[in-house]
Amino acid sequence: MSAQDTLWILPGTYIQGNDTMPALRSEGQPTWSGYNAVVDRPENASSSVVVVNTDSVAHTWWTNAPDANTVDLPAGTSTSVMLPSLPQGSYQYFLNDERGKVLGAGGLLRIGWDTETLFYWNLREWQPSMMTLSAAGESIDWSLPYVPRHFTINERAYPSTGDDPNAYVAVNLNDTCFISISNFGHMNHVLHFHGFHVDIISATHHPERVGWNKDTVPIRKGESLTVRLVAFQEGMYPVHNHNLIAVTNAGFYPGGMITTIHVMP
Ligand SMILES: [Cu+2]
Repeated sequence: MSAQDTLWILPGTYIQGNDTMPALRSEGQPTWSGYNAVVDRPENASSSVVVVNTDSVAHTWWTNAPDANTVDLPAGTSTSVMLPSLPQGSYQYFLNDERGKVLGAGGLLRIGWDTETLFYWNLREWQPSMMTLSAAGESIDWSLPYVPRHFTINERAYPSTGDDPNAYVAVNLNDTCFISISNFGHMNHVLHFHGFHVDIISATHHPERVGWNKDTVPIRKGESLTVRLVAFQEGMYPVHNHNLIAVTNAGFYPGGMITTIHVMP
């Protein structure tokens, strides 16, 4: 597992369908790719990560791990951020300021995984008009209707989720894999698995759900969880958001938050 020791906060342009959006990402290299980086760390050990804020404004770093500290990231500077000692599980790091949240910088923080077969799903929605306002320095009126046009897993909408080896779950028969899922959006989501029930291994907002075995998994705004999938049968099985608006691209079905579990013989 590669240890990400530096993250770059990068402004750039995000294109989905006919929409071109100003965006921010937290990437693992200093050049824009459009994809937020995952940070992997061992369990029960504190560590740090250097965050280089290349944006023109200051941001604030935060995570949904217990006892997280807010860290200021002044514009144009590098800041060393401490990561606390945590038990095995899935968490998220993000920019806890409106511009950072609306423009979409933040990724999974995976703790304590080593040689397991791992996948991750960074869930977000995108409303281009809101992003344009935020990029222009305006504040968002959250009392207005929220009508995202795009719904993504790892910044990709179906069918492009099939091009992402972290979103598309390709495993061999009888493999066991773990999927880290995190909701970075502004609404709650619920994923429905065809063909399999998954075991909930960790959940930041619902620890009482650890040990549940379900084919439908709700993920609240800001929540991260880990599920275990045992690939006991061959074939191709969809996983999709159970909210039908979230399986569209700019209003057209099918799209959005759909991916596939592909179990090979
Ligand atoms: Cu279904």
